[in-house]
Amino acid sequence: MLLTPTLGLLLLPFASSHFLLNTPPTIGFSDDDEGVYPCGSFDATNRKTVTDFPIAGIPISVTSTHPEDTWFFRAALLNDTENWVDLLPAILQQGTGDFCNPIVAGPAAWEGEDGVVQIVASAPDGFLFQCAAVKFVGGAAAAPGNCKNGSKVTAEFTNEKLVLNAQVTSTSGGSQPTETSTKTSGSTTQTSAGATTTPNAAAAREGGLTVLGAALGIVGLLLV
Ligand SMILES: *[C@@H]1O[C@H](CO)[C@@H](O)[C@H](O)[C@H]1NC(C)=O
Ligand SMILES: *[C@@H]1O[C@H](CO)[C@@H](O)[C@H](O)[C@H]1NC(C)=O
Ligand SMILES: [Cu+2]
Repeated sequence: MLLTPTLGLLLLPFASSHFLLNTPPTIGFSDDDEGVYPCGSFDATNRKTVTDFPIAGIPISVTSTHPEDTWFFRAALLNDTENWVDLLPAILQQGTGDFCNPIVAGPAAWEGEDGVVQIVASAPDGFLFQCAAVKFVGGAAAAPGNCKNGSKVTAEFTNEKLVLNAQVTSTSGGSQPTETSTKTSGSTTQTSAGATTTPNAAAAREGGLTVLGAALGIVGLLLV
């Protein structure tokens, strides 16, 4: 029993997070509820920390714990947080770690407006969401700061489209979009089942490959 807390601590890095939003600062992060549209269970209109978003561009930095994610960087006006517009085409990231796009431009027509940035990950364990409160401003692009890509990370644009169920428009107080909640319940189950299962697909895939490797090894021996 004495072992349990230590074990818990050791597992903590793996247990914490599907993905982290490093910058702009997130409205909130909950590992268990990151699958809840539109902001991972946090209020899209929260204005506690508001970041200036020069239309000319800001860095957007995320850290993924998945072997693969497709990112959708979107934004909405504060008075209309059901109408998300794409800031960039979808981005397919492969490899676990930091991914940062140094200059993501804002919609030119929104200069001077209050807004919300939404980061959506289409991950092996479902759709995941985090948001940032922003104000669209003029002027030069924001400095890249600590914007870096992990050494194992590669990324490229894809033509994938984000398709969430039409019910998305009525989620503020109630039901979730079918597709999202289906996939979300999968990740929630994994998370609540115990820290060890949280890294999800990575472990599952490697496990599968190991079994496959063993099977091939046996076949190989038989053939010799
Ligand atoms: C939100 O604000 C913008 C800009 O101020 C305005 O053009 C738009 O009509 C507003 N939308 C809603 C739904 O109130
Ligand atoms: C990270 O990789 C993407 C895709 O290759 C690239 O567009 C971006 O500039 C890179 N970020 C940094 C900080 O180099
Ligand atoms: Cu995950």
